[in-house]
Amino acid sequence: MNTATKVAAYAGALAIVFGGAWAAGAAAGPFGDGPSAPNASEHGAGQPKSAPANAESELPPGLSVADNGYVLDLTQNALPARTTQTFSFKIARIGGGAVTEFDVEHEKKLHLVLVRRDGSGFQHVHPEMTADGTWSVPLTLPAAGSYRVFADFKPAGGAKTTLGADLQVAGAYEPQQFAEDSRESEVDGYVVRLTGDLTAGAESTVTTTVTKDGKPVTDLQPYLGANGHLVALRAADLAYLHVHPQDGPGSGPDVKFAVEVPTAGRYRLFLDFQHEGKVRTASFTLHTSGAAPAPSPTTATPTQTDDHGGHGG
Ligand SMILES: [Cu+2]
Repeated sequence: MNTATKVAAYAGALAIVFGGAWAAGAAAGPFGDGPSAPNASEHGAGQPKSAPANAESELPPGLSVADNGYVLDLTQNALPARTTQTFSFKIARIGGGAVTEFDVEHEKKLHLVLVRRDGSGFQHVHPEMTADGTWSVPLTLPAAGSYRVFADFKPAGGAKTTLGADLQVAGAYEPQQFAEDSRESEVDGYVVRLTGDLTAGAESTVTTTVTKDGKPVTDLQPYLGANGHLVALRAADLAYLHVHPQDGPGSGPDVKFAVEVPTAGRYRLFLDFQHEGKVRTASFTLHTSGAAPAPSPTTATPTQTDDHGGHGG
């Protein structure tokens, strides 16, 4: 299967799994009765119906250190500022040992994203794993503050999972304020513009356009299986949204993504793009606009458990 097909298959599977999960959660209400419980066979059908309202299908990913039966175990929860240090962690089964088998997604077995709690200082790196399941990556955090670390992965035979944990960098800092909407980002002489609107409760398409010296960049290089890689975070709590590329590797200047925006509010979006051998990150701030579509009972069909063909596409 070629990469474009894989990406398309992956995107389709995500849309089915998560679209269904959200729709089912919305229709079933906070206590999960009704025809939902799409993951019942995977997570124990014997759980009482009065399970906590924060059932995993109702919250966007990245808000918890443990989810889907896995936990993110950081070796250290603080790093010094402006010093390169090895940052390491494990993904473990809750109550069990480290996970060592992962499926490749977007060309990597694990994506590590860091951002300061104020939405600044974004980094997206790819740690290396040793045989015992310890992931390590050299990190340099340029400024003090409280950071959120996201590990985005899919254990072999498990569900796609994003776990989040906090990481502190000692020192005084001034929280950065971001404009309500900021659709243009300048980085290293590139100007990246973002078009499209985010609509609460719906999947939205956004398009980023990369220019340099006023001209469209038409020789973007593939990065992580597409023309670029987008991470979208809800500003208020850094929920990590589902994003998938709408097109396979091409050459630019336009790169399209589908973003699932659960609620109204402000979002931070980060685009990694590669040109002339170097990956750069453009960042945007966007407030949702437009009306959320009314919940439709016809969309609340329970999804099957993770049966989209397993791994690797
Ligand atoms: Cu990555």
